[in-house]
Amino acid sequence: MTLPGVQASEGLRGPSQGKPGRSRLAWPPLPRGARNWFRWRFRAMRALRLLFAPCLPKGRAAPEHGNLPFVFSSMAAERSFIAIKPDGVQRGLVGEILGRFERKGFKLVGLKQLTPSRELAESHYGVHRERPFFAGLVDFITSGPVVAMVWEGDGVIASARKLIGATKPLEAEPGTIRGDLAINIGRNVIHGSDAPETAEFEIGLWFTPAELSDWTPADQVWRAEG
Ligand code: IDP
Ligand code: MG
Repeated sequence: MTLPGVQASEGLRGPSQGKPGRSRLAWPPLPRGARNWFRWRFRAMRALRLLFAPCLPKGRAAPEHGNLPFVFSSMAAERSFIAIKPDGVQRGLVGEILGRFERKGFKLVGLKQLTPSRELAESHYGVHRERPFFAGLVDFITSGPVVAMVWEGDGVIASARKLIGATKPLEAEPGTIRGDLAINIGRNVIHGSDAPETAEFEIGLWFTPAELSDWTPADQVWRAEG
């Protein structure tokens, strides 16, 4: 197995020299001098990557991002804000719910337990401010500890919504969190961001950047193709 960050991805390896065992990529019509310049540039970059791979910050040269320079490598990662509501915490469902996201293969990058202030709860559910259930919802979400989380992975926002299930637990499919663990819309145990913009807003609302860890699971090569 190759070390994370060391394995060269085909797309960035540069055109092959036509040697046995190497895949051939056709050269565009370039003058010979330009071709040689590109060849040596690819070789120099590869050598530098191999040399400095052990020094790169952990979690930056993640294999899921191929061999991109580390400044770009974490840009592609999608994140979602997930919260276990007070009913889920009170009913001892934290391990069960967390485990479902872990087993799916997503990466936990933020986790804390807190009883939200009214201000935080009202901002979080601001889009529902005019709805008749708003006051009750804020009372409920501030009534006890909430487990706030940030999960990361390709497609995590939409996938988490599938894992969570429909808002009304009686309409949620069996196998989903709400379908398996809840019966009432006002006690539906979990929240999940519904779009990239809401994910960004909610993560910034509940977490400071310092509370989020950028890391690479040791088994990342077994989770996603590099
Ligand atoms: P979501 O949690 O599936 O995204 P939203 O429509 O965004 O669903 O509603 C936010 C939360 O507000 C729900 O999870 C639920 O706790 C609560 N809620 C939504 N509709 C009702 C309702 O009709 N009665 C009581 N609570 C509701
Ligand atoms: Mg919602």
